[in-house]
Amino acid sequence: MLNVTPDSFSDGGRFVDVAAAVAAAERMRAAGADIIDVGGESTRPGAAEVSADEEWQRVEPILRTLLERGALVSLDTSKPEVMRAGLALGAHLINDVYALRRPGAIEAVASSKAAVCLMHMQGEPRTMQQAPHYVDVVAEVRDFLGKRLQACRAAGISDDRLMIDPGFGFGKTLPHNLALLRRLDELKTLGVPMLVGLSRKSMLAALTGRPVEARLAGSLALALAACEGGARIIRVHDVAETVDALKVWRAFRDETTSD
Ligand code: 7PJ
Repeated sequence: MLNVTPDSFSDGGRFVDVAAAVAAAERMRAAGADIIDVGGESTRPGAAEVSADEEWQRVEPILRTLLERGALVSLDTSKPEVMRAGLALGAHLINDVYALRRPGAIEAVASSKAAVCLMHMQGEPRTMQQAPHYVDVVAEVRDFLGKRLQACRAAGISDDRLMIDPGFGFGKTLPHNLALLRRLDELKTLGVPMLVGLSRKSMLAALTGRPVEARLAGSLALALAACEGGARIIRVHDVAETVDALKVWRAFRDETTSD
């Protein structure tokens, strides 16, 4: 996953360093990432919004270069204008933390051939961690994702283009995140592949006390737990390490593996 906000690949000023961002993406591909998720707006708790123009200027050169090099590229955006521009360039997947709820977003994806990841979020990034509340977090996330799937199907997006994501950390406390992880298999019944993002997230600060740069071991443990629960696509920062962990997990899970 490639964050192209100026605080990540900055040249020291307010612009994103395209060469550095592309090089980072190429390292991820070489390490075994199947999909590169490119995003120009931070969705972290408390993050400010950026304009569609600014967001597109950040992602366009990176998206274009990665597509030219044959990468499978996901565009992380909630804005219909940015979706349309990215899809016109050939983006393969839209990753939307708002699950296509913005006006015009469903239509933008429906008029393309691309896939979409529908993520659950309670509230919005700026305020979502202030007071998350659920009666039954798993039932509510499942219900929300089921309704978003129906809206997409009604707009003509077929199931082979759809995936879901419970949205770990997006308007969720530690107990909410743990309940979702424990009961992830209940989301499998929605019938489309599940993507999860747990890498380096703040639930690991609560569980291990580690700062963001020291959460690899915790991230690997969460990735394996999610795979055990039925996740099919894992959004990570540390590609090589996660690929190794998944190779080991697959070997003991898969009865047909021979020595
Ligand atoms: C996620 C995401 C996630 C999807 C972020 C971070 C926060 N997109 N974008 N799922 N998380 N689909 O990476 O810590 O969990 S940004």
